[in-house]
Amino acid sequence: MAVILPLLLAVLAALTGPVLAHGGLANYTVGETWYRGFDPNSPASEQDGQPWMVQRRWDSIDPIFSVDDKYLACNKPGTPPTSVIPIQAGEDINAIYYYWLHPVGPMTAWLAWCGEAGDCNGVDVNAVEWFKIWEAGLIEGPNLAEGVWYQKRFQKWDGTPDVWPVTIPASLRPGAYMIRHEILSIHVENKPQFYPQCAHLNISGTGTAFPPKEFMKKFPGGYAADDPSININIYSPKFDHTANYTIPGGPIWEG
Ligand SMILES: *[C@@H]1O[C@H](CO)[C@@H](O)[C@H](O)[C@H]1NC(C)=O
Ligand SMILES: *[C@@H]1O[C@H](CO)[C@@H](O)[C@H](O)[C@H]1NC(C)=O
Ligand SMILES: *[C@@H]1O[C@H](CO)[C@@H](O)[C@H](O)[C@H]1NC(C)=O
Ligand SMILES: [Cu+2]
Repeated sequence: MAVILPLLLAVLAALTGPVLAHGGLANYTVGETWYRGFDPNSPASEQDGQPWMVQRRWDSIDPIFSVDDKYLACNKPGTPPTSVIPIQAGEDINAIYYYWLHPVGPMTAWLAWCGEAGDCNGVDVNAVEWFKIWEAGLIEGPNLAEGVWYQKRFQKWDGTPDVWPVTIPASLRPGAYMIRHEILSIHVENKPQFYPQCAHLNISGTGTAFPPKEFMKKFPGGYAADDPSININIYSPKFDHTANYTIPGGPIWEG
């Protein structure tokens, strides 16, 4: 089944186009260690409160369509997990997806510091300030509709999961943080689809750096509905001869 499922999904996707399939972030790895996230296809009652859970709960593989949706931060319902992922600043965290079908649009990763209390369970995901630490968009032309996006390159279709590596900035001061992975799919004209998931981290290290105010965004709030990179028709003739796409959400904090 592990090998057949992606092939089946690929066939279904080819037959029915982009409407059919959504998805999301299943698990995380740091080095050789696996951390388990929520699975919307399994009963929540078997997952809520489990000691291994590191991810905020998300009940559906469907996207969020509005930049004003409060679930843009950490999906719906976004209930906090029981556990945290320990990671050192400078290490990679890998986000593991079973499959990913949509080919176009940017992918971004964000962190939010949870405060002196050192615990992300009590924070309001809409009130915390997120800063972007990673992004990837259009990798090569010829244009927005036909070019190769990282979102496409990330897909494997060989029976193995799709892996998205992100490095925690080495200079970041340690503490309790949330990490937010977001895939924005823009294959439907002027109907962006957001796929966010959040996990809780305990970041260790000796760094002292923290991003200044200008990097901080709230969700919702961080994106404008009329942002030309979000409310976009990539099939418009005006994009036929350009591979210039600006990833929304402002600059990356490099640490
Ligand atoms: C995520 O972890 C669970 C539990 O170990 C496993 O059943 C599932 O196959 C994993 N998913 C992926 C995409 O690796
Ligand atoms: C976070 O990591 C630090 C240092 O490794 C440890 O002392 C602390 O207990 C951890 N906190 C949590 C909530 O896991
Ligand atoms: C790329 O697009 C941005 C805004 O989306 C614009 O400011 C910039 O001038 C464009 N660059 C080129 C080379 O067209
Ligand atoms: Cu979808």
